[in-house]
Amino acid sequence: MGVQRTLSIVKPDAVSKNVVGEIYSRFEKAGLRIIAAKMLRLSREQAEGFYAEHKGRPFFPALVDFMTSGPVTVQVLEGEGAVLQNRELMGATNPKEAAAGTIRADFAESIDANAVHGSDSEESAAREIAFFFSTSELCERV
Ligand code: RTP
Ligand code: MG
Repeated sequence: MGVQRTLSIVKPDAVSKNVVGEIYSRFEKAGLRIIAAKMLRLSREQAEGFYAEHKGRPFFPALVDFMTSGPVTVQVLEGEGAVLQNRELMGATNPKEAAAGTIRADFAESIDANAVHGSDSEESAAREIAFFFSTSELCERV
């Protein structure tokens, strides 16, 4: 699989709960390196653009409302098989179905307020990283 990069978001519910550091710690303990990071509040245009693949789905308005409800942190994670590894750390979309010990099982409230986002493929990762970061903002790590 090789070294990959993936885009991660700590969503407004988890920022509000003050568990950004605990979530970052899980990435680091799993061997993923944070090579770019920032906090911002998404505009509606940004949230709609980021989740454009879901436009028209019944949950889309609630998703945009939630993602713009408070600040988020966005970060690029790098490591062996980073896309799948991050998805495994996150757990299932619905925290009620998320495996014990996953980020969503431990920190998420509901399928809407589910603590984290992670790219679902290498193709999504490339698009999502470019959505938030310029190439010069991605820091090489040794
Ligand atoms: P994410 O994109 O946020 O990492 O989540 P995901 O891949 O696990 O789930 P996805 O299918 O991409 O859905 C994006 C977000 O929309 C909300 N959602 N609600 N009510 C529903 O049936 C439903 N399905 C999805 C979730 O908040 C999910 O994270
Ligand atoms: Mg998704």
